[in-house]
Amino acid sequence: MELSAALEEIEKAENLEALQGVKVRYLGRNGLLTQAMKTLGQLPLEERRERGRVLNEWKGTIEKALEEREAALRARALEERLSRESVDVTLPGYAFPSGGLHLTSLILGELLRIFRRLGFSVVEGPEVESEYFNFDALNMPEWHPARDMQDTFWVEFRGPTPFTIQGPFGESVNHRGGAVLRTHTSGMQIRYMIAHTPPFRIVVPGRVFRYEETDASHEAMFHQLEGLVVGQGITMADLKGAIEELARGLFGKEGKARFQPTFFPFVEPGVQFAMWWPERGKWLELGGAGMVHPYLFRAVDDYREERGLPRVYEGMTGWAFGMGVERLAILRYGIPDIRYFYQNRLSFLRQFRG
Ligand code: YSA
Repeated sequence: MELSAALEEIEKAENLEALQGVKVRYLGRNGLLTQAMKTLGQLPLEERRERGRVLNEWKGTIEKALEEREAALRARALEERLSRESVDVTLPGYAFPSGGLHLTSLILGELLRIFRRLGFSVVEGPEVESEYFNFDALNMPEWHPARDMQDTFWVEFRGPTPFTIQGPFGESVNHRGGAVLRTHTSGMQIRYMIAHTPPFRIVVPGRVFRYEETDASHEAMFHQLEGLVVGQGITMADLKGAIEELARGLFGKEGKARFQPTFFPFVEPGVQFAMWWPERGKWLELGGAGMVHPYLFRAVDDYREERGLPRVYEGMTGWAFGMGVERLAILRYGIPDIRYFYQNRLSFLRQFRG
């Protein structure tokens, strides 16, 4: 027999049973080592002594190796058992339902990030608005047919406390026509211009309201994002550049914008714009825009003059846009019905958690 073979077999034994087999094979009554020892008597004295010493040494080595291997196998078996039989004493915790941002807020957040990067300030305005800021000052007098394009919720104040709609300086503007739930965010163009001296660039996110039958693409309450840039020498090219930048911000390097002529009383010329959506290979109509109509600058300067402020809009030019926020989300995510937005359906809203 060979010691190295014995040691190798011991090392290879993968469990206690196999190890016991190796032990019997070498040290058992008929084991290889036992047999070798039995043959010692047949050897001449000198050789017997030497061989006896070697075999005894091997025996000691084999016994030690067996012991060590047994200890290792037992430790491993214990570990395996512990991990198999371990008891999980922890209870699952209570899952607190966590809210998320609404899809509209997510899209608005994305839009505002893009415009902030372009140097725009974000401002907000009132939802109950004076007829004057919502329509008249935007070149839509009472008789103007364009008013029909935006079916309006008119607001009547009844009750003991008189209600005041405040102008940009906190002054009452109740004498400037009735009150409406704003039909668009464009009224903020007037409010902001009255209180500020150009140049400036702003965006105005906000809720708007229209007295419309709802259907898959129309809600009575939705959101718009308005943009306004005023200064000296501002041109239509700047408008195109900004809308194209927005397209790239939303749809990546290949995003681009398309403009088609249209009419809004508060711009001249007026356009509607669409953005190219590379992923789907189609144009998305998003909103209206154009160069600020000189009528607006005059109305704003008149308002300022009435309050003893200097006229500051002569010689200025500017551009503005207004886009539907839900519309952008609908087109981008292929949402089949705008009414899903505000029905508080969690199964819908959870798909867009921020
Ligand atoms: C145009 C020129 C400017 O210089 C500035 C702004 C504008 C936009 C203008 N104030 C306006 O409101 N135009 S709009 O009536 O065509 O609405 C703009 C966008 O709002 C539409 O393109 C659409 O995306 C969305 N919208 C309109 N009615 C809606 C609606 N979204 C949901 N439900 C409705 N009922």
